[in-house]
Amino acid sequence: MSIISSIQAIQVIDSRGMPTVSCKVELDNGLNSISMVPSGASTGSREALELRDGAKSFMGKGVLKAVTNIQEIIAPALIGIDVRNQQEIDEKMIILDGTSSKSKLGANAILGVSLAVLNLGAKTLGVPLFHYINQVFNNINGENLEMQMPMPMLNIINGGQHADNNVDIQEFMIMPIGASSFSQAMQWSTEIYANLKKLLQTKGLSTSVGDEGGFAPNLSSNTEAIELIITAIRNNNLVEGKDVGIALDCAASEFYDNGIYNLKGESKKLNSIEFTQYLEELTNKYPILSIEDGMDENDFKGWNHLTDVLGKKCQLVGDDLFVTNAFELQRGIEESLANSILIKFNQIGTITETMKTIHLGNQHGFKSIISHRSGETEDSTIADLCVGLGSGQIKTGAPCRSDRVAKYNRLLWIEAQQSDLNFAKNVIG
Ligand code: 2PG
Ligand code: MG
Repeated sequence: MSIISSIQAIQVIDSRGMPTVSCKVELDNGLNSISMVPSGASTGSREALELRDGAKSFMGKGVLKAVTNIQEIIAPALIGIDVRNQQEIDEKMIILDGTSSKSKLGANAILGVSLAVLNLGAKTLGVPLFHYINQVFNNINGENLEMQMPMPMLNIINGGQHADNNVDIQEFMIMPIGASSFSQAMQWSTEIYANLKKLLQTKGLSTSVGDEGGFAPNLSSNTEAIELIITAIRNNNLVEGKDVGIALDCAASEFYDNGIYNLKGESKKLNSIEFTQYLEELTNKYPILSIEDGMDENDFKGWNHLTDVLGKKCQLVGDDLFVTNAFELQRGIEESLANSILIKFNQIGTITETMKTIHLGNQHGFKSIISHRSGETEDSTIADLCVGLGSGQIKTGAPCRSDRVAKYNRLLWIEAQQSDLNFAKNVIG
């Protein structure tokens, strides 16, 4: 009854207009699930490989090789297996691929199947996806995770690789920490977003948006972005720091070269000690609760120093640093790099490995933040992942553009139907 009978794949289009893998897994009784795979722009160099065709069509970005790998190599190996065996299925694909970076079959091919299998497992049992995810995690890791509604981190000013402006820091996010429910957090966030738009218009600044739905005006400095957001918070009669905190994703690997953090927008060239100081000053001046990728992915000394200086007062999140990889996270734990981890399942390629990385983090007091990619689709699995694993925080862009709000809207439905789930109010700070 829950035996996989067919696996198909096609190329679909993501939020940046680029091809991506979509996979359909089906059972004998016709029950099926379709997944869509996200894609990053500011990718970490140790991420699993996203297989692209490199051919003329789609500017070399086609994914037909990955599609073919699903249909010709993965499907024959999985047909006949019970779809509820997530770990067995993922491990079979890892072995079929046989490389540490999933470069033979492509992490996009493998994740497409892994995701569709997860969704279909929930359907087979007739339980909500987040419930099923909770069960799968507990089975794999022997940990008893409590489910909860996450605190959203909404990226309302975009810079770096996600925008065409001159802002160096990639993401300026709001965290509505004073809200008493997820829906209130979303209401405040949309109101702040609307206020920010008005403010930008008043100042004659652009209100066009970047890849993650946040505004992307040219600004004189990173500080100006933060001050605009604080004004928007106040214009909404909320108090920064008390009701709404700020979070940054520096994506520092994108402006690091040869020992230097080059903030072109402010004409500043800083070494890692000076860049730590720069970030420390920001945290002294503004209610910054979380800083992601505050150092380059290979600047381990810099990371260690940053963690030493700011790790007690601020959530320091490793994204490009850890790439959702348990091996990389283990180094972080041992060498005191960061205190939290960003989780993006396409960085590693399977649900099982994603869960094992989260488990390792949980054992060492590292918080997990479930995250979208800058290239997204309407697939909203990460919303359920976040609730099912009780991770407490989700970062999935601005409250704008369907590729972003698909996840927030799914969370609004979960909250509306699950009064027993707590909202992760005091998750940080
Ligand atoms: C990040 C992500 C998502 P990308 O750096 O955290 O915001 O961006 O998907 O481009 O790596
Ligand atoms: Mg990041």
